[in-house]
Amino acid sequence: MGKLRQATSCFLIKDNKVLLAMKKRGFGVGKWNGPGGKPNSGESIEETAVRETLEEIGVTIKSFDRVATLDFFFPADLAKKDWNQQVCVYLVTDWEGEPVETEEMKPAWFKYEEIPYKDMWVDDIYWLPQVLQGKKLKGTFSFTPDESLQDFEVIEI
Ligand code: 6OG
Repeated sequence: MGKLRQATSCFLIKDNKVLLAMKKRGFGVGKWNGPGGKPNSGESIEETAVRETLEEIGVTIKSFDRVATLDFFFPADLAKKDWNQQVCVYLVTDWEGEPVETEEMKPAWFKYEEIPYKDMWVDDIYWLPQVLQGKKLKGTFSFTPDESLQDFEVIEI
């Protein structure tokens, strides 16, 4: 199996709240997630995180911390559509600008205890709470054809 293609997901943090953004189109449409996406050619994963966050919610990241590396695997027919990916997760505590809605995403702040896990990817509840507690994680998740979880493992690193 070749190297998984990478993607990013960034979570802004302020006053014990986390910024989630509703994906308005494409992969993961209708789910809350952190802004993020795939590298353009020649771009580092950190550059990707910064660019995608600016494009999707209008915020310029000043500093961030890599807090999780998550490998996602789908059954063959979905994997063929390029759904398998390694998502690099960042917590962002310093940025410039106010989050705004764009064509791609609609952002909103959530208290940690009010995160809408039922309207997020099913894996999120197994790693986002720990990441918000300051843990650094590595995870592997495999999905069924209907996007439920088949199997997963999350370890602290
Ligand atoms: P575009 O393909 O739209 O970027 N992503 C996932 N996020 C979570 N929480 N769970 C998953 O489990 C995910 N798979 C992908 C990475 C896709 C965005 O979705 C994230 C990117 O931020 C399957 O450019």
